[in-house]
Amino acid sequence: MDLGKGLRTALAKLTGRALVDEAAVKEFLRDIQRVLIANDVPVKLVFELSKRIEKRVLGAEAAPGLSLREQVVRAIYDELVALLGEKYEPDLRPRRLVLLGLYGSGKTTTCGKLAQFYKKRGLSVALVCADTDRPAAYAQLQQLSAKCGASFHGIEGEKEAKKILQRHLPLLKEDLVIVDSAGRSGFDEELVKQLKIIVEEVKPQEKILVMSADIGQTAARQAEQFNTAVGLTGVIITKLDGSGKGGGALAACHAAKVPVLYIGRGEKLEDFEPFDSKKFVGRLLGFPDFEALMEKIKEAGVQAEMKEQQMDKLTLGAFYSQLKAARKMGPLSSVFGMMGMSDLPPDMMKTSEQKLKKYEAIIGSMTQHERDNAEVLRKQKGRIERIAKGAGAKPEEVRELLTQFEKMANLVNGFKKNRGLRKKLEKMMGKSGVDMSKLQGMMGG
Ligand SMILES: Nc1nc2c(ncn2[C@@H]2O[C@H](COP(=O)(O)OP(=O)(O)OP(=O)(O)O)[C@@H](O)[C@H]2O)c(=O)[nH]1
Ligand SMILES: [Mg+2]
Repeated sequence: MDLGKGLRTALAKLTGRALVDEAAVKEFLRDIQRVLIANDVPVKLVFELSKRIEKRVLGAEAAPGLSLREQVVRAIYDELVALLGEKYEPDLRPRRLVLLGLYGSGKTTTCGKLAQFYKKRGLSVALVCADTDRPAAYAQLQQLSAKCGASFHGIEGEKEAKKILQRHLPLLKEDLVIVDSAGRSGFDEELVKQLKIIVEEVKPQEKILVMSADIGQTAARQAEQFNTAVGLTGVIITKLDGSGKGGGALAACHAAKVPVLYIGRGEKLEDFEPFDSKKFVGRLLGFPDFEALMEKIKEAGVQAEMKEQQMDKLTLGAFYSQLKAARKMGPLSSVFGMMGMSDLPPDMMKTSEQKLKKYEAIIGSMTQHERDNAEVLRKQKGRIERIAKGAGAKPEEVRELLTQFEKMANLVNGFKKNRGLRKKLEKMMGKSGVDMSKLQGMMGG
C-alpha cells in the first residue's frame, strides 16, 4: 500500500472510531509503524517517531483543551513533517549548478525542470551538456533547452568534459548556469574522478545530487558517498509520482543531514517544485493544509460524540443528519464508528459512501412522521414501496437502511435499560452525560 493511502486509512480508522482511548491510540501507532516501514522509512526513525507521539498524547505532555482524537492527529502531522525535513526556499541569485547522480536518476530531465523553474522567476538560464558518455545526452538536453527557452551549450561527440567546459563557460552571460553530468551504474572511483574534473572547471555554488525516489532509504548512503567525494549542497528526489518509497528517500536524506531542495513528480517540465514538507504531508493525508485537517478532525469528534438528548429516542431524522454530516466529511467520517463499523476495510468504505447517498435519498423521501417513528414503516404496507420509488431506490435498499437503523436503535435502547452498565460508564468517564458514541465503543461496536 502506498504511503499516502496507508496513512489515510490508518487515520480514517482512528477518527472514525466512536471511542478514541489509549488502546485505540496504540493500535493507530502500530498501523502507522507498519505503513512507514513498508514504505522504506528507516525502522529506527519509525520507532522514535511513534514513541514521541505516544509520549506526547498519552504522557504528561498532552496538550489541554484538545480531545485525544485531535491530539493524535496533531502529533502525527507534526512528526511526519519533522521526519521529512525542512522547506526549501529557492535561491534567485546568479550562480552555477552542477547536477550529478547515477544512471537514469533523472539528471538531464531535472536540468530542464530547473531551467524552466528559474526562467519563470525571471532569470536567464544556460544549460551545458558535460555528459560525455551517453551518445544521446547532447540531443536530449538540447531539446529540453528549446522547450523551456534556455540557451544550450555543448560539443557533440566530444569525449572530454574539460574541453567542453573550458570552451563554453567563459562565454556564458546568463544568470544561471546548469551543468548536466554523466551518470554511472554505481558509485565508483571513475565517477568521482569525472565529477572532480567538472567541479574544478565549473566552480559551482551548488552541487546537487539527483536521486530517484524508488531507492528508498538507501538514499542516505548514496547521499553520504557523494557528499564525501565532492561535497553536496543538496539533493533532488525525482519520480515521487511513481514510487511508494518516496517517503523513505526523503526521511533518509533528512536523517543524513542532506537537505532536499526540489522534488520531481512526473516526466514533464512542470512536474517539479521546491520541497515543502508541510505541503507534502498535507498531500499524503489528503488535506491542503493543517488547518483544514484539524477542522475535519474536530467535526469528526463532534459527530462521534452524539449528544445524550438524542439518546432518548433515536429517530431516523437524527440518523439522517449524522449521515449528511458524514458525507460532507468524507473518509474521516465517524458515522462508521457509530454504526459499529469502524474497522471497515477501505474498499468497503468506498461502496458505503455510495450507499450513504442512497440512504440520504431514501430518508429524504420520507415524511417527518415516518422519520420520527420509524416503526410505522414496516407495519403499514406500501410505505416502503412508496419511499423507494420517491428515492429512486429498490425496496430492499429501504429495508437494508431500516435494518441498520434498527440495529443502532436497539443498541441505544438496550443500553438505556441497563442501568448498572450506565452507572459504571458514567463513573468511568467522570461525568454525568453519556455519549452514545462512547457507549457504542463500550458495547464492542
Ligand atoms: N515519472 C517520472 N519520470 C521521471 C522523472 N524524472 C525523470 N523521469 C524519467 O526518467 C528517465 C530518465 O531520466 P533522465 O533525465 O534521462 O535521467 P539521467 O539521470 O539524465 O540519465 P543518464 O543520463 O542516463 O544517467 C526518463 O524517462 C525521464 O522521463 C519524474 O520525476 N517522474
Ligand atoms: Mg542524462
